[in-house]
Amino acid sequence: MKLGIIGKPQSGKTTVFNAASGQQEAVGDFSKAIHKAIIKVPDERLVALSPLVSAKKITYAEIEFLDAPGFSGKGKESTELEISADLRQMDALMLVLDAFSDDADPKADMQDIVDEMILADQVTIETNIERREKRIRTTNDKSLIQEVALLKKCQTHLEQEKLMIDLELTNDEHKSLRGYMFMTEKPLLIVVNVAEDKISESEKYDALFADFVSDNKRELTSICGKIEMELITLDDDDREMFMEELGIKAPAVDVVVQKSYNLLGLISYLTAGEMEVRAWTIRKGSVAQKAAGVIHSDIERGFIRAEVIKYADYIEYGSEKDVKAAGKFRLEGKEYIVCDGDVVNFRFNV
Ligand SMILES: Nc1nc2c(ncn2[C@@H]2O[C@H](COP(=O)(O)OP(=O)(O)OP(=O)(O)O)[C@@H](O)[C@H]2O)c(=O)[nH]1
Ligand SMILES: [Mg+2]
Repeated sequence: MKLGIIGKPQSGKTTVFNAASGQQEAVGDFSKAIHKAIIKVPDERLVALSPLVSAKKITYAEIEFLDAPGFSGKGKESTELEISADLRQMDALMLVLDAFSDDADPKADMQDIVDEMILADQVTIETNIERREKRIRTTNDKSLIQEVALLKKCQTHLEQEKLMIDLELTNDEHKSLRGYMFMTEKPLLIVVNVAEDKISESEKYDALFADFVSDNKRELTSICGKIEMELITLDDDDREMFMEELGIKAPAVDVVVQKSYNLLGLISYLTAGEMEVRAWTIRKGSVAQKAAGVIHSDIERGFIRAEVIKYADYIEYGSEKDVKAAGKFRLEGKEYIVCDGDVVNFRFNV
């Protein structure tokens, strides 16, 4: 999964990036540098499973973070959002809002950025309608005519200052629009970056953004980037102590990962063997055969069945043998809907 960090200049994007990735990139230097990091998705279940199968290693699921300073111009005054090709490839966006400086207005900043994204999508649509209409004049291609009609529907929607993600579309319509990679079609994780002494006021922001948050489309979290950036460099004991002192319930990385999983409707299933215990990311509702494809396309193609042990059963009985003895070992077919935490072994033949 790829998560792109956007926000106004000096809103704390790199700070939050560091807090989530554990990297130590320079902050506050107005450099507008691009940073990339791959972070492991924390998963206690892998740690618990590992000794049960004497695994040689643990492989976590991964999220790719892109810290993408998208605004042109100088300093805080720059207003024009530049959308790089990298940013368009992201599965979801994390929008960092300054709520720590004296004159901060996170709600207004969010609106500015949303307006910029709408504008960017409008430009994409206009150019594409023009291009297609030109071709239609010479070819009279029916599918092109259909596509233009669909683009015009999107255009009307955007003109009302609404986001593409809120436009109801059929599956086919979704498919034919996929290539445009609209910015306002991406789920948004809004990160309100609060001051060190305002962590306890986080709820205020829940209320402030309540009307914008929406299941599977937009999530909200408040963190203090500056503190989190320091927390992630501490060892576990110190970190826990400080978190308790400061009233922080979970480290930023956990919050960001969990919220973005929710946002994208993602879950993890697990595999456990001597070689490794490992988490694999899939979309909620994926059937077993499709889920197998995340490991290797051969397993999907040659799928025979899935042997499934519920994580809780694995922990309760302690071994595959004892799970079987307890009658909790399941054989599932290709249409089985894989659940979060299923420990799966795929049987396949190619
Ligand atoms: N007090 C306080 N300052 C913060 C916080 N987060 C970021 N800052 C400060 O804000 C300034 C900008 O932080 P950056 O993380 O570099 O912001 P950015 O959005 O990456 O900036 P550009 O990449 O230049 O657009 C730095 O001086 C940070 O120390 C915070 O939670 N609290
Ligand atoms: Mg930065």
